[in-house]
Amino acid sequence: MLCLYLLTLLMPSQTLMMALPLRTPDLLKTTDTNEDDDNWTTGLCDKKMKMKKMQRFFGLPPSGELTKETLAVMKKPRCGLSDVEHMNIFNGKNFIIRITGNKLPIPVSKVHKVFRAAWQLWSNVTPLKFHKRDRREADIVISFYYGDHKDGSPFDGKGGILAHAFAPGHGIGGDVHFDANESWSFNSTGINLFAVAIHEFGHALGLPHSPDPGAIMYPPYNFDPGYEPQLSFQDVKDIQKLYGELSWIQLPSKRPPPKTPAKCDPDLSFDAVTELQQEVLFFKDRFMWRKHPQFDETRITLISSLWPDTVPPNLDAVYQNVIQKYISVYYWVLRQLNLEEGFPRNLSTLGFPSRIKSVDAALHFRNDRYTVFFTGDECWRYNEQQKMMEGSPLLIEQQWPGIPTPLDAAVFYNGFTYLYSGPYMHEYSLSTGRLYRVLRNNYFLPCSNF
Ligand SMILES: *[C@@H]1O[C@H](CO)[C@@H](O)[C@H](O)[C@H]1NC(C)=O
Ligand SMILES: *[C@@H]1O[C@H](CO)[C@@H](O)[C@H](O)[C@H]1NC(C)=O
Ligand SMILES: *[C@@H]1O[C@H](CO)[C@@H](O)[C@H](O)[C@H]1NC(C)=O
Ligand SMILES: *[C@@H]1O[C@H](CO)[C@@H](O)[C@H](O)[C@H]1NC(C)=O
Ligand SMILES: [Ca+2]
Ligand SMILES: [Ca+2]
Ligand SMILES: [Ca+2]
Ligand SMILES: [Zn+2]
Ligand SMILES: [Zn+2]
Repeated sequence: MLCLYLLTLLMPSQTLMMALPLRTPDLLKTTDTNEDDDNWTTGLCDKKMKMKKMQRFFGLPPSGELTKETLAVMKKPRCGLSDVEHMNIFNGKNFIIRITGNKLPIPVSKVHKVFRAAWQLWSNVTPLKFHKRDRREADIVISFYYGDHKDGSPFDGKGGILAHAFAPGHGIGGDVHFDANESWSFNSTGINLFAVAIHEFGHALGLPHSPDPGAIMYPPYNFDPGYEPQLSFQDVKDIQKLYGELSWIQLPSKRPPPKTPAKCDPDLSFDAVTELQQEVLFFKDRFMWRKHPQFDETRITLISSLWPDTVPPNLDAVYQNVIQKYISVYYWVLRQLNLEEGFPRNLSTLGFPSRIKSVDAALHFRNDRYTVFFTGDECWRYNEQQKMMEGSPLLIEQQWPGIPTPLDAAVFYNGFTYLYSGPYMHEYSLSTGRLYRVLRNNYFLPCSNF
C-alpha cells in the first residue's frame, strides 16, 4: 500500500556530530599510486588542495577544510583504490577466473553465484567472456583475505576498506581481494557482496573510479535495498570505450541503463528544492545538487551522502523548519524504513482531508511560522506553532498567478519565491507575489559536466 508519511530528521550537522568521532583519514590511502600524492604530512597547502579535489569529487562544497561532512564521506565503507588512478586494459576478450580460498565467510555456492552474476553484467554490454576454472593460471583470481595478505595493501578489519582490485596485467594484475572481516551478505544486512563485486570487477577490467554518483564505479559503498545494483549509463559507456560495445538492445532486460540526471538537460525537472542553512539543495531521484553561496561549482551527489540511507529517493517536498530545528521530508513510502520512534507519520496528522494523498511542494515562512503545502491546484496554510491547518485551501493561481500546476517544488532564495513546474522555474516577488521572470531550471546550477 502506498501511503504518505512525514519524516523528521535532525539537522544534518547534528546527525554527523553524533555519528562521527574524529579519526585520521586513513581511508584515503591508496593501493598503488605514488606516495607523494598521498602524503598527509606534507605542506598544509597540498593538503588543502587534495581536500578540495576530494570534496569536488564527492559533490561537497570545496572548502579545503576537514568539515564534519567531509569526514563522514571519507569514513564511509569503500573500495581501497585511489580515486584518481591510471589504469590499463587486458588485451584479450576471454578471461579465466579462479575463486580461491576454502575459508569463505559465507556459503561457497552462493558466493560463486554472486560473482557469476556480477561479471555477467560486464559481459552483457561488451564482447568480453568470462570462464570460471580451477586451474592455476587464471587471469582474474578472486580471494578473501584477513588483514595483511602480503600485497602491500593490508585490509583494515571490519568497515573502512571493503575490497581492492589490481589493474589488468600479468600475475596479480586483474586480481580481486575482498576483506574477509566484513559481514558480507546477499541482501541489505551488512555489506552486499554483489554490489562490491561488480565494482571491483570493473577495476580488474581497467576502469578507474567514476565521479558520477549513479555509477557502480563511484567509490563509496552504496547499496539501496529498493534498487538492484546495475551498471549505469556511464559505466556502460566507460567499459565500451575500453573493450568495444554490444548494443543494449542485446541486453537481457532490453532496457537502456539508468542515466544519472544531468543539470545541462533542458528537460530537467526537480522533485523538491529547499534551503538548508546557507545552501540550496535540489533533489532528483536518488541524487541532489548543493548550491553553496561561496562556491560556483555545484556537483551532483547522492542524497545518502548527506542523510542516512533510510531517506528514500523521489522525495515529494522538503523544507528546513527553522522553528523546530529540523528538516521535514515528505515522500511516498514504497518500502519498509527504519526510523526513529514515531516516524514516519501519516500525512493526515497535519490535518489534510483524506482525499489528499501526497503533497507536491512546500514553502516554509520562517518569520510568520507557517508552511504552505501545494497539492494539485490548491495550497494549504499550516500553522507550525499551533500545529494545525488554517482554514480552507486557496487556489495557487490566486496567490501566484501564471504558474502551471501541479508544482514540482518551491523555495525562497535571495529574496524571491521560486516555484518549479516542469523544466521551468518561476520567479515571484516575495511581498506582492508578482511574477518577474520565467527561467530554466538550471539557472542556479550553471551547466557543466556533473
Ligand atoms: C611525507 O612527507 C614528509 C615531509 O615532507 C617526509 O618526511 C616523509 O618521508 C613523506 N612520507 C612518504 C611516505 O613519502
Ligand atoms: C578478523 O577476523 C579474524 C578471524 O575471524 C579475527 O581473528 C580478527 O580479530 C578480525 N580482525 C578484525 C580487525 O576484526
Ligand atoms: C539477509 O541475509 C541473512 C543471511 O545472509 C539473513 O540472516 C537475513 O535474515 C536476511 N535479511 C533480510 C532482510 O532478508
Ligand atoms: C493515514 O490516515 C488516513 C486517514 O486517517 C487513513 O485512511 C490511512 O489508512 C492512514 N495510513 C496509514 C498507513 O496509517
Ligand atoms: Ca591476475
Ligand atoms: Ca575493511
Ligand atoms: Ca515535488
Ligand atoms: Zn573502487
Ligand atoms: Zn590485496
